[in-house]
Amino acid sequence: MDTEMERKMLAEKEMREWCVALSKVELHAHLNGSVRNSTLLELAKQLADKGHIVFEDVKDVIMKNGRSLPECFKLFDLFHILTTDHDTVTRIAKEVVEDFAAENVVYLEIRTTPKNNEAKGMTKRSYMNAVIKGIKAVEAVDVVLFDSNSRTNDTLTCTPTIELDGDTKKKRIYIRLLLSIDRRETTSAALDTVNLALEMKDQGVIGIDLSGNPVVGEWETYLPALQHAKELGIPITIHCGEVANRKEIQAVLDFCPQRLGHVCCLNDLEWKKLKSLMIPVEICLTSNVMTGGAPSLELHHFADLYNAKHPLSLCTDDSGLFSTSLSNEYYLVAATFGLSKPQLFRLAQEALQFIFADGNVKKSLKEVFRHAEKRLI
Ligand code: 6MZ
Repeated sequence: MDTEMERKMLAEKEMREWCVALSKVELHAHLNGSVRNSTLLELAKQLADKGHIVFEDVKDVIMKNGRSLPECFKLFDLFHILTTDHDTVTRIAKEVVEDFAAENVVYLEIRTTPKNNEAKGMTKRSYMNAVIKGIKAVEAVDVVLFDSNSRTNDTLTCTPTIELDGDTKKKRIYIRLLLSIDRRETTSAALDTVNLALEMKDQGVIGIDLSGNPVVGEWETYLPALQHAKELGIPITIHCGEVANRKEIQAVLDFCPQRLGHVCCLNDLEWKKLKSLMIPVEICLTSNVMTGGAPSLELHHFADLYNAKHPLSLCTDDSGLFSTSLSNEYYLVAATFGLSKPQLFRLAQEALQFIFADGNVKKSLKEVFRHAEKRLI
């Protein structure tokens, strides 16, 4: 190998390691899209042993690289068959938190669609209880899930978290939950989800998301539930412009939620409006390129928004489905758009401004970043 190539490989390795070490904030991660492939394969094997599926068929689908948008939603239906019983939901929630914590994510908003599944005796509430059970079962890191005014013992202490360079204290991760309304749902089911979010606000549930197959459903169906959430003061994030649905993009911008996901297929007027509204955007590079929302990494709208100083945050979307990680998304920004380490650090730090958690959490996390800066820059 020539020395130039060797030098490049070393530089890439060093940058990748730095991106892992960087303290990060994840604002757009779907629980069932973030499941480890190894777990999906294990669950598929168990179902195959019971004769419910053919393992080899499912294995090929799980391990396939590169997925179109319609393929993703077919796959989610498969994932839900594999994961939707209480114990499995608990297991995947635990593993997903462990995986993000291992990437030095210090604040994580996990979003998931509460599911009714009569055959499994599952209600939206019991599904969420199973998710919370999994999060609380994490031992490898110190998990902070509840608000400071919660009555439980696992409350946020407001003590600033100091970066732990190899000392005996555990790393800490702050977690909040967003309840997703699936675009396949009825108005009444969407309202149930918003009411559940209100009911569970002392248990780490902090916001509402609208997601699901973007070619399914009508904006008018979810609007009453989103309006209800707004009236209740529950923060909202909406998947916007994954496909070029002009009427809906306009309606979403008019609704003006606290954050938007993706914003791929906006026309010039819509870009202008987004920028004037300054709605923070959850950027999902790998996801958008794989599903065709962006033509390539180089042509991804990240560059335009970043250069315009538009509020944004790098996110994974579905780290399992797209074989990515938040560290990898930061690395891709460095490798594709040439951002320096200080610029990447600011990007990670500025995402703090857009979290849905309260001021106490922000204060603690600012301390985390203050210490991280000394270590990383
Ligand atoms: C829109 C998406 C998505 O809720 O079962 N979801 N919705 N666009 C995307 N981009 C690729 N990725 C995931 O996690 C899986 C669900 O999240 C939504 C879909 O509704 C999917 O069924 P949960 O934990």
